[in-house]
Amino acid sequence: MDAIQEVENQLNELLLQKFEERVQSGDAVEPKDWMPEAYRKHLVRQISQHAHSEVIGMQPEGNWITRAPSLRAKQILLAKIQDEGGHGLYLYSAAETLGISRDEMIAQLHSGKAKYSNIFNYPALTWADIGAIGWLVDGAAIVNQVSLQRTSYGPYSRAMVRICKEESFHQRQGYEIMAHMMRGTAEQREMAQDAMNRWWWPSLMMFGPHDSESPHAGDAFRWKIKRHSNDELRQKFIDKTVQQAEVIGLRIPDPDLKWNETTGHYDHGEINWDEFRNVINGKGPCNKQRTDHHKKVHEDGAWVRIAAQAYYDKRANKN
Ligand code: FAQ
Repeated sequence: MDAIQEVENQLNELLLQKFEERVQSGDAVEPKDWMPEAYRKHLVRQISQHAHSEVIGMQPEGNWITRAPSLRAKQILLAKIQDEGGHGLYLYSAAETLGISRDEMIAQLHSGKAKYSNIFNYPALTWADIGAIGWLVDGAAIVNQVSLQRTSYGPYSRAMVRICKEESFHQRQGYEIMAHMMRGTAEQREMAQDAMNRWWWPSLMMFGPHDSESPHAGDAFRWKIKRHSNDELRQKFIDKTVQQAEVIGLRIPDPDLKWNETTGHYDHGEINWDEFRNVINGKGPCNKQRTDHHKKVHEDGAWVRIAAQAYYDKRANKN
């Protein structure tokens, strides 16, 4: 090793040490700060996947806009879906501060290199599914995102604060739909229970694999990207959702679910991890439909991006 290389290595070690001290003291990391390459890559992976989830997540609900049962329900659903698009935009912007362009992120989504949440590869079959998505899917997303409000990367944590405020409205609109249907006819109650049965387990999968099977957990905790583990957050979601289900008379589709006096939490049955792995590796019921649709609308919208760029360039030349 030559002398220059040795000095460079020593400098990097010093920078890493300073970086870790800062993160441990609770300081936020900002885009222009020095950061280890692995930290940057970890965040690009997580934030871009998060952004893709928000945008792909518009599809199952978008499918119901024209069939919403009332004007009020339609307005609320439209606003919710628009919020999800906005969340995607904040998150793409947060990821761009780490040196990746939106085009690269979209290309990774289209090639299958970047993932998005397992949950959006299931179909929304009835209006009750819109209730279940808002209540369970947004409910699970909030539990995770409240924890991420204190993540170490400044732009990501600030995006989370705003997103959480909107997600809590989404969770309530979903719960309202379910509560309404549970006060309705026998058929409506059956429809709500059927949606619960289909969305419960995939919602638990949203928190990711068990802690012992989570390869990114080590770095995520070391650098305070994650503040709580996948299993901790999943348990938190179960504990609060079981009670909400009881209030409106919905049954949790898990025969092993029971209150544990000793731990102060609900014990639950095992998740079907084969299903999870299949879904996140492209073999879920709607993976192809979701990505094909995204590719098509991305292509159809090319003229908007070209026009916006031309407008921007013209203004930039004038100034
Ligand atoms: N789906 O080592 P870990 C929403 C992958 S937003 C797909 O535990 P990590 C709003 C993981 O990427 C929902 N893949 O990974 C809305 C990794 O694979 P890789 C999205 C998953 O990052 C509502 C491998 O498994 N929220 O719903 C999933 O430490 C309604 C190993 O896993 C976020 O993205 C999964 N569920 O922990 C919108 C929150 N879980 O990358 C519309 C931010 C794991 O090596 C309508 N993300 N994998 O190929 C996170 O907190 C984390 O990334 C976790 C995973 C907790 C998801």
